Amino acid sequence: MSKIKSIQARQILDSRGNPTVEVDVITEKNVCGRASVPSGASKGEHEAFELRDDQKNIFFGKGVLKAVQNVNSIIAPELIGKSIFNQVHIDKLMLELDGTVNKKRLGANSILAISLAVARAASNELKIPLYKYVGGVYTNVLPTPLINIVNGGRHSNAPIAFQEFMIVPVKSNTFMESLQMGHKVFYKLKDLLHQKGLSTSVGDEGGFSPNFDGVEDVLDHILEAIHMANYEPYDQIGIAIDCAASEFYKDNQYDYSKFEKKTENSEKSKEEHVHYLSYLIKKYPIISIEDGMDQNDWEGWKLLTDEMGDKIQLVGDDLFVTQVRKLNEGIKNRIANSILIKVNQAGTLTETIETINLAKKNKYKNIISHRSGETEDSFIADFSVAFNIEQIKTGSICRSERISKYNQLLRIEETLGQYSFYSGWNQI
Ligand code: 2PG
Ligand code: MG
Repeated sequence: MSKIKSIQARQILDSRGNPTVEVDVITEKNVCGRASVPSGASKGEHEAFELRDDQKNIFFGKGVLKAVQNVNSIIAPELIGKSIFNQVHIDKLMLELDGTVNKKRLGANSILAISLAVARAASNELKIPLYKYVGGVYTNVLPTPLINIVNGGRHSNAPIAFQEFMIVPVKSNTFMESLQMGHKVFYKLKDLLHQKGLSTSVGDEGGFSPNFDGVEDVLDHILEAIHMANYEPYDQIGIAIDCAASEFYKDNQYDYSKFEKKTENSEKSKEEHVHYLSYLIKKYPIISIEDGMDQNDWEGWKLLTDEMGDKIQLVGDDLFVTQVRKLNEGIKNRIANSILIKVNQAGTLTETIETINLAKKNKYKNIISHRSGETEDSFIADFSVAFNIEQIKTGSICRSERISKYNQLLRIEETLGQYSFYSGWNQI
């Protein structure tokens, strides 16, 4: 049994250049486990609290020195001397120390950084891969990637209401092959945009963000790129979207003109919005819709689930915020059929795992996810394998903070060799 000797937090920068927390946990044997936390732009109202300094003249208020201080002066003294193998106990101790429902006192960013770093220190100490330490010996599933290709909403200034458009290689034999398929479509889309004189610059998650003429224009271009890459839509490449609908919902209306040019159809009632999504899934090879409705519009979610919950994957992100409490409500009301899993929405590894297990038990699909603000930390790659999770959403096929997760999955696929299992896409 090895104990925690010291814990050191620091402020580093994420992929948008905004401050975030990094923590080193050092064991008695001088083994180090390091982890950093990601940060969202389109945050769910009910996710765990991210503590920022709010000093307007420093990093526009986004500094995290208070969170760093909380680690070094409040949490660390309580954890020094504890066994690094007692993850659950450590996580629970931090929850007690915080004492609030959403980690408002100490900040989820300080708590999570420690939680992840403890797991990494433990795996380093045992000299076994992180995914094996967290998941055990029967971990061998490589996830299907939902590869971001166009960024709209809050993730770019492209005039597109929906936040993310992703391609899903539904038929491939290995994780490497799925990336190669995604790469081909991504670069065919780049060629297409270039030919049309449209911008090929990318948004926060590495997807293109040109001046498209709304949602259907995006989907038409993606479809064309799939054809240009010689793939069959649906059979080989499907499309997943994240509407991030909470971002354009106000006064009972889904108002697309918050991001797009205003038209007579911009403002949609919940029924009209569901109807439009239903029309889109008939017209395009869409196999998954995330946050189709606003996070508090349970009535709208019910309409959406009744309409298409038996046809495609309906993912709750802002809706469930990786929390048992919220997912339980969804299960009870038969809302959505899948959940996005983000470690920083929950705030500790232990709580994240509780949510994953609840979803599994109730046949909701789990999708491990990055945030739009990421670091080079590839924890979620190991995490997806640890729980044999079938899907991962970790951005586009460019930008190092996204690629670091893909690269770690490639390493894991190589290490597992013939024992790796690529699950592929399993339709609802
Ligand atoms: C989402 C995420 C990640 P953000 O909405 O699913 O893609 O975005 O991290 O900005 O909340
Ligand atoms: Mg989302």
